[in-house]
Parts: sequence; structure tokens; C-alpha cells
Amino acid sequence: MTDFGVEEKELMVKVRDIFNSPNREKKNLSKLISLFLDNNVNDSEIEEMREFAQTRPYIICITGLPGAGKSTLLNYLLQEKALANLPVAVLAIDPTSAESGGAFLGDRIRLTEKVNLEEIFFRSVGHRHRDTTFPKNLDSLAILFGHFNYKILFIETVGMGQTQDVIPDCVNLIINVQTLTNGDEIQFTKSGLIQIGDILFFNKVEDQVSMSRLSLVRSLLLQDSNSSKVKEKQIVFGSIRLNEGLDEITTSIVERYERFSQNGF
Ligand SMILES: Nc1nc2c(ncn2[C@@H]2O[C@H](COP(=O)(O)OP(=O)(O)OP(=O)(O)O)[C@@H](O)[C@H]2O)c(=O)[nH]1
Ligand SMILES: [Mg+2]
Repeated sequence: MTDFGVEEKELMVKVRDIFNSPNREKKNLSKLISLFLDNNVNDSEIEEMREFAQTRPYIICITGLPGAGKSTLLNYLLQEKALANLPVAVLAIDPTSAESGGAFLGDRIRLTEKVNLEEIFFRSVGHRHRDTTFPKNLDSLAILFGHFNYKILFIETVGMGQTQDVIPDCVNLIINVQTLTNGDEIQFTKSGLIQIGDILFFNKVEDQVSMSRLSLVRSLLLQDSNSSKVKEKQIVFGSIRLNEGLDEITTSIVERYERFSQNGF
């Protein structure tokens, strides 16, 4: 047998041992994630795990402009009772942590002290590929989260425009966070940024400048809705700071999650 064969066998033994262990502690999930990120776990093994795990979490990706409020929104959602009662996990995509190969303490700064870290699973993932910041096997990772009983998996991406990211198909819900403070709205509607996502959240709509742009953006969106995917989107104008629009987003997530968990996947 080749060296590669031996290594692969050892990997599978490790993966199976942890996967089949009745111990579903966070550190075991973390070990499995590292093994999946650093190696090519073979497809037949993954299919077996998929059948065994039977369930997978509802995957919510929070993406959008750099600095638009993605982390702030995530922090808010993690404290929302309707969601906090469910086992929730977070994968924070962080290009800066690639060198250290994963979570390092600074990443946790993304979560405020109000978030109960005992309850949630948090893991940051480095930038491992040139063309995307998403882990290449997100779909397989989802099996692991399901097996460890997590019902919702949040993924926070780096700001859009910094990479050529294509959001993987296994993501169930995309929340695209934008602001109206960037200036050229016409450019913005043409740039395709608002084509992305199921919920389009315009955050920081709280000053005169944003307010004055609201009607223009609304009409641009309306024009767009005749010809594009914008029609199917839920569009929310609000401000996390002023607690505006957040109930609408939470209700929408809960409804969508319930539909997902009732109808299966
Ligand atoms: N005025 C105002 N500021 C906000 C609001 N939401 C977030 N911010 C601030 O905007 C800044 C960026 O927020 P983040 O949540 O870090 O934004 P992000 O999209 O995660 O940023 P990156 O991850 O760096 O792309 C922070 O200083 C927040 O406090 C809001 O509703 N109103
Ligand atoms: Mg952030």
C-alpha cells in the first residue's frame, strides 16, 4: 500500500472514532472540522455519515458590504430568544486566520460578551483557497454540525467585493447587509450587489442622508424587480442601532427555519 493509502486509512479511523463516539462535546466537533478542512475525506465515507447523521442544520449566510453591520447583526440574532433557544453554531470566515489554521482568540472579539458562548459553538475558518473564502466542503461540514445536534448554522463572510465568492448551494438562507451611505445608488443597483440574497437588509438607515436616499433606492429596486431576481427578495430598511427592522428579520428567519424543519430537506 502506498504511503498515501496508509495516511488515508489513519484519517478515516480518526474520523470514524470521533464521529461514532457518544461524546458530542464541542471539542470533538472542532477536531472533526479540522480533519475535514485539512484533508480530503473520501466521498463514500461522507455519504455514510450523511445517512447516519440524518439531519443537517439550517444554514444562514450573512454577507454584504464591508462594515455594513454583518457582525453586529449576527451578535443581535445570537441573543434573540426565538433563536437562542435552538442549538446554534457559527462559522466565521476569516481570511486573516489562515496562517494559524483556524480559530485564534482575536476572532472571538466578533462576538460581544452578551452572547452566551457556553450555549453556542463558534469556529473561525481561514482563507484556504484563492477563489473563495468558503470552506470547499461546506456541505460535508454541515453533516457534522447536524450530527452534533446543531439546528442552525450561521456563516459570516468577509465583506463582499473583497473576494469573488460564490455562495455554496447548500446555504439555505442568504442575508445581504448593505447600507445607503455609499454614495452612488444607481451604480450600486447596477453592480449586482443587490441581486444577492433572500433578505436584503439596508442597515444604518437613521440619518438624513440615508433617509433622503430611501425613495430613490425604493424606486430603483422596483424597476429592477420587473426584470430580475429582486422580486423574490424580502427587502428590509432599518438600523440595528435603533432596533428597526430587526423583528422583521427575526420573524422571517424563524418562519423559514420552521418550514425547513417541518418539510425536511
Ligand atoms: N450607526 C450605526 N452603526 C452601526 C449599525 N450597525 C453596525 N454599526 C457599526 O458599524 C461598524 C461595522 O459593523 P460590523 O458589524 O463590524 O460590520 P461588518 O459588516 O461585520 O464588517 P466587516 O466584517 O469588517 O466587513 C461598527 O462600528 C458597528 O458598531 C447601525 O445600525 N447604525
Ligand atoms: Mg464582521
